Amino acid sequence: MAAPGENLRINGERLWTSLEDMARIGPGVAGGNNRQALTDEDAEGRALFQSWCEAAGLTMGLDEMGNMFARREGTDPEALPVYMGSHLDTQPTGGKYDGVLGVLGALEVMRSLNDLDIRTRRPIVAVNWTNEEGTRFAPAMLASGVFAGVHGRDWAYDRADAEGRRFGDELERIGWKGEEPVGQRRMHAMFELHIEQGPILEAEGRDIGVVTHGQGLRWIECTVTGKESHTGSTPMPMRRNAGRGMARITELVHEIAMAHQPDAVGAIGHVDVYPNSRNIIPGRVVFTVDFRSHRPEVLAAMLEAFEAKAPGLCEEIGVGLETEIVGQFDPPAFDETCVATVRRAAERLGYSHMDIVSGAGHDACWVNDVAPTAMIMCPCVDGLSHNEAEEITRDWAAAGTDVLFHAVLETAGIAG
Ligand code: HGY
Ligand code: MN
Ligand code: MN
Repeated sequence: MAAPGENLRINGERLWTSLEDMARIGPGVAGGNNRQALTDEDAEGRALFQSWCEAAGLTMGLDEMGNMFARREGTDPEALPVYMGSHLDTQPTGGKYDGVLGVLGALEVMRSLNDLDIRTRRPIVAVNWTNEEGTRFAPAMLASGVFAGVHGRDWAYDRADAEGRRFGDELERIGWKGEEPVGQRRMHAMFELHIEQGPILEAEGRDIGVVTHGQGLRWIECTVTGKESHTGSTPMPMRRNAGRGMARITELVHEIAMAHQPDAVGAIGHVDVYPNSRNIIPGRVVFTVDFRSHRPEVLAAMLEAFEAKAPGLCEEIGVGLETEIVGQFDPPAFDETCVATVRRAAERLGYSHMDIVSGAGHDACWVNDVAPTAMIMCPCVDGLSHNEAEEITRDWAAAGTDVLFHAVLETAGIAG
């Protein structure tokens, strides 16, 4: 006997076409995307998303952080809406699906509700969160963090990119700074569909990841200071090479994460060397350490080990070290009711599924502070992400969006 609504499915072909159309904006150099936050390419992607939302009869709201909220009315306008969404901004060498699947999957749910002429009791809202990646403007999940009250709006406006351009000025420049006060919206619940960005679902042969928890994160910005001098004529004992400080800390970060396996990861992904000239010993190196774990005590232990050892490694070679935490959140546990709704939806639809912890950070991690939130994951090929070769299959995209559709429909309620 088919379960109620089991046959309700989204239009996978239309979803895939929209993903391909969006991927044409801000193309990378190797088949992926470079649509970084608050660039002209980001603005173009936003405009395309807005045009699709308007064509689907949705009403667009825009807040002071550029977060986009496309609303479909319910029969009870007073009921708190059900939200679903993710982010359209990408890494500089990003894939076509990280974040984008969650935003366009939400749009596909809206389009499918229209096709099926379904009225929900609660309004439903599709969201594009600004600057999830945090690659141009640290920290990651910046706008959802302001929405959740974690960061102040003006502090966020003052975040600057490598060229010193302010977030607030760039948001104004691309014309996507709204009037709506950020964070005033109240949500009944929020669901985020996202690719796993790891190898587990594919390796286990599962279509759906039911995300119960996320990893906590600490981003430590380090500045190692030595002395610029000639690489040819400066005797070795006289050198104060900031590059060696960065090398020693790179190895320390790896050792600390390995000492806490399997519940820890650590790496350095961003490095600026000054003056970055082939024949000048680096006088200053600025880089960001990225530690993560889903266990709070492991995250604390990694930080403690870093603080205990990193300064000495630099002192030994005559260079200075300054550190600053530029991004952090504790391991989130998602809302059990919403998580159970996701699991039930996967069951009803006949998709294989497993509970999973999210390795990456997501806007849902912050929204979880202010509203019942859960995530749905689909596999990605070889678990590869934050790489232009990121790939998913059409079936995985459709399965994830079907589960999003059912979870949102059940939570919003079908009007009689
Ligand atoms: O860093 C993260 O985990 C996310 O991709 N912004
Ligand atoms: Mn993402
Ligand atoms: Mn990402």
